[in-house]
Amino acid sequence: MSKPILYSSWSSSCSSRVRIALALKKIDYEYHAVNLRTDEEQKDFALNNPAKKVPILKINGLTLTESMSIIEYLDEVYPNPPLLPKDPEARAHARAIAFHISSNIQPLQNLAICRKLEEIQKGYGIQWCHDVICRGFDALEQLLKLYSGRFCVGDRITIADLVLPSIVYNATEKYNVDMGPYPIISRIAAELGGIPEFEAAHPSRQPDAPKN
Ligand SMILES: N[C@@H](CCC(=O)N[C@@H](CS)C(=O)NCC(=O)O)C(=O)O
Repeated sequence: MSKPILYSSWSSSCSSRVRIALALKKIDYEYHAVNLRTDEEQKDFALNNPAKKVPILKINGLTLTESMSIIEYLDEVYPNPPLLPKDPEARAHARAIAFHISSNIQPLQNLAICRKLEEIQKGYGIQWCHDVICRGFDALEQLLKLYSGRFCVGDRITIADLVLPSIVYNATEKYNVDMGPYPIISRIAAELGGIPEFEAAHPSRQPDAPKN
């Protein structure tokens, strides 16, 4: 079976989740960089994903799209280490946090939305993304107060932890969000940032990241 190929973009938060999952599962893969700003590249990866979005993972003869679905596939086929808790209650909390970020926050602050709003009024796109993240983080901080331990849900890494770092990266590196009101989010993001598999998935560590 040939090596898996990940279609990814260095700054893509959805790609970053899958990069972390692959690293935790110790799955070696080929990195295919997609420039989200170039039409030609869009055509290339559109062949694999009608939605024209990354990530796309080619693995075991399959072409998989949608980051959360890819992560669940990887967890089922490569069960170690598990990313979904065995306990149904903890599993529900882990999924709730993951989906809060991946459905309630990320899609409302993505590049396409930001660009469209910037076209309508300069500065509006950035402000919108900033505000969406703050509203989402207000709720996330409360969820983490209830469920977190060392990580998002208890003391083991779950699917929720795969989704957290990239939204914190967007908040701090792209939209200048003040993290003062979010001490639990900040603590867990810092904790995850020190784990080698998470470090390796960081935008700055990707082959297509800008050099300076
Ligand atoms: N729900 C999808 C969202 C994928 C997505 O929005 N990807 C972004 C990068 S994070 C993208 O490819 N954007 C290109 C575009 O929208 O033109 C997933 O989780 O995989």
